Amino acid sequence: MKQNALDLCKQLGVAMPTAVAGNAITARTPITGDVIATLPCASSGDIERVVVRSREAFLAWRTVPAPVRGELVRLLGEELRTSKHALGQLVSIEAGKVLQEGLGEVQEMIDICDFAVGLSRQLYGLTIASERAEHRMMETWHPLGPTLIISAFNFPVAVWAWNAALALVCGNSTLWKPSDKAPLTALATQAVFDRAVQRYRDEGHIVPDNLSAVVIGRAEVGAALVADARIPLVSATGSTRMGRAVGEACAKRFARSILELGGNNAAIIAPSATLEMVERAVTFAAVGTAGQRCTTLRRLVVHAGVYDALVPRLRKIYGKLRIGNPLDEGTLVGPLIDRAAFDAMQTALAAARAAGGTVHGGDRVQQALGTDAYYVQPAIVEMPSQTDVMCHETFAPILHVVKYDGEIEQAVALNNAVAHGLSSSIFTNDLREMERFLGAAGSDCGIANVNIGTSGAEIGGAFGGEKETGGGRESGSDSWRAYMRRATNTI
Ligand code: UN1
Repeated sequence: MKQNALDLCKQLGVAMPTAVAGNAITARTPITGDVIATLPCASSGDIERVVVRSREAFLAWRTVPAPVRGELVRLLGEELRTSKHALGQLVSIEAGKVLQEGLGEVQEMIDICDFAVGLSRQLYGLTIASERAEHRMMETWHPLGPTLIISAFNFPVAVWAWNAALALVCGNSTLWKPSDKAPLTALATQAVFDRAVQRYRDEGHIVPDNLSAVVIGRAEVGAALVADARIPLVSATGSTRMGRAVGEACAKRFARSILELGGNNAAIIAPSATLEMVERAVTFAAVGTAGQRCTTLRRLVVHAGVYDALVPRLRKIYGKLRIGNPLDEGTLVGPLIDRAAFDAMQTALAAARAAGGTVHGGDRVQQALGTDAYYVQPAIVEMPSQTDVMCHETFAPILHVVKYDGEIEQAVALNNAVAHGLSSSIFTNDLREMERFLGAAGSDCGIANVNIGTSGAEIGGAFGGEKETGGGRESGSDSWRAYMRRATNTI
């Protein structure tokens, strides 16, 4: 596995940095638990240098016309197409997700590049009727500055692309602090980006050095960057705890933040739901990426009238899930990222049992793949009611199930009764219920779906959520506005 990963890094053009003792992080694969490489953490001197260079890059890049900036992102999309298979495999190895998901993640990068290329010709501002005679008012959008992207291990490359593709066409430079659990895929993506820059130069365009830079390190490296007054925008994906620290540090210095934090996502199964559709969608949303997406389905709110028809069938499907090496064809569930994730899952299951829940599954399996590799049987937990343990996000494949027996409003209240507000779904064939769920008094989440699971959001829509999910929006629709500064002009 180690050699496979190193070969992929080489193939992708990574010049592997050599670590200095005492200030290093280890890149591992959760598939076997093996260490792949030891990488140097950025020192405070490195951070200073990288920020200075990023600011210089911004000053040059901001004056390049936006559609010409778009050409670089178009080339990035082409390079990603060429590297899709290798990068997708490396994502699988470093994050432990099944190969189809690794490849899918790179496809999302390609898709957002395509989106951003079009956007580079559509950074529209309004013209506004002035109340004064012979005056004209308008809004113009300008580049903002170096954009810091903090990404999580579970989508180690796609989230960078959602931010970077937009930031680059908007005229910003980017700095990337990847998760310390997924540094190799970041270095590989940077190598792909460097090839796009080379081709852009070969086409005769001028592009500054250091337009994109990766900064490897742990939380303290992220904190130093977040506190830096030369960085006007921080886009952070990760836990609510991390997001609160980032949000506070940004607020202190009036920097902007785009926060995409956890989710404790629910699906409501109404009496009229098509159960075959529910089974497939629920399973995919609850066990995909081994329950380690922020859009993972964690709570199922099932009407009493269909509970006995659905839950035993779900348990049967769970019993047949293929759990194992995510690179093997046919595997549906790969490993958890590390031991801490496994321990958190076991703690959550114990708490659910103590709260009167009946736990099906959840045990460790496939121990032969590595003593430090953590594969689990995804768990279904039947809860007597939505107790406190269900209201916390545990980043693991645990699907809590509760009954409701009243009207749709009761189910919506359960959906909304948690601190997070990322994704939500209703399965129903009743138009009135659907409209209630989607309406002003309905789901309070940033994503509200009908007859489709909570995960698998497309890049074309704005992605993010409310409450402790952080309120940020990334990716499609008009999310680009957060990456630019708006000037109102009266002439
Ligand atoms: C995340 O888990 O951080 O909706 C993002 C999805 C993905 C995004 C997940 N497109 O599953």
